[in-house]
Amino acid sequence: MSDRASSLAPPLSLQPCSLPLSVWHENVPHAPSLRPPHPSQPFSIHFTAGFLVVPDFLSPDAVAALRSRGQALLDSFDPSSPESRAVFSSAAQFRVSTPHFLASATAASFFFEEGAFDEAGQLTAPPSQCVNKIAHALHEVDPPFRAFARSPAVAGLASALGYQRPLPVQSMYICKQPAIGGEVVPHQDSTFLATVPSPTVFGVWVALEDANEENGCLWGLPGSHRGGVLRRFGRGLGEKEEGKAGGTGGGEGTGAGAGPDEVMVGFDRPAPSYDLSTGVPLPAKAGTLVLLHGAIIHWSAPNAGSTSRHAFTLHLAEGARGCAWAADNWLQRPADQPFVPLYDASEEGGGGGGGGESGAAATA
Ligand SMILES: O=C(O)CCC(=O)C(=O)O
Repeated sequence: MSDRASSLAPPLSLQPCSLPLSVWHENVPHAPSLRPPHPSQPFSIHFTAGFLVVPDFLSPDAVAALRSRGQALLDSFDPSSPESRAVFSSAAQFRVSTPHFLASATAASFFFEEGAFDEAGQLTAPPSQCVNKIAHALHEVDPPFRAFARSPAVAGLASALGYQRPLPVQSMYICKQPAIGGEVVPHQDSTFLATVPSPTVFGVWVALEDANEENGCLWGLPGSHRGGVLRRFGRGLGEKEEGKAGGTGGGEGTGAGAGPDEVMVGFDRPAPSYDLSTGVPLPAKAGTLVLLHGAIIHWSAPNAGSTSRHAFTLHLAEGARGCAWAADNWLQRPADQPFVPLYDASEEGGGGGGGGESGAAATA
């Protein structure tokens, strides 16, 4: 993150948690209990659809602050270095992860839209309009997004979901640019972000601009979280091909081996053929929260409209004793930069909640 970008940070005022527990119990027949019985058991959060749409989670001021911060970051982006020319395509089946991708676990890294380049490899628009996402640790390294991630609103949500020691593990500022904004193929977040036991991940997705069917709003497959996590993506997963250093799920990919700074990652099985016929669009006005169970099948279509669809998404995982971050997740932290819990209400943490800036992550 450049100094210029950091200095553009506007003050962020968040309204207190606007999600009273009664909302959960009225709208969600199988509302989560405040505490899972024990974190070593599969997380016992079940609600009917596996997702929940909460309008006005963020105040208009908070939306404006995060949106303008996102724009400032985009405007400050210098794409001249070759390693910044990474493309994100959710449809591509990775087999080798580059240092740029792996280092994004602790950074605010820029990824381009697949459709951002012409045949000669040149950007077709100003860089700020070609970015697919800024990921995967904006919630740590950027003060306004960090303020959101560590706000009472998000901690209250985590508490309502039953987290004892919620770890913010990943975040993405997603642009879904007009015309070139790519699709996000149907997936489950716990495919990529697993704990042992799994799933304990929840996605906290907030619209920073109105999202509708034309510009590529989220879609969800109601109840699909009950089918469990259908496949994994991670380090050392994937089929090994003869004569190659590693493999990827389903035999897809280029067949290239890993270089010295690269790590083989892949899927442990081919993409399931999802029946999406009962999928529902989740249009969301700016400020709306879409809460996503880690095993819910969700996706978004390409942006077919003329407006962008900016959103910020934060993923939480349980970090209490007995629940470990999977050692084969692609996203791994350096030993001296563990995940920092939002609060620690676990037995080890004294059960009292609180700041939690110094906690160490439960790692496998
Ligand atoms: O914003 C999108 O289009 C997809 C977001 C997503 O899949 C997620 O937050 O898990």
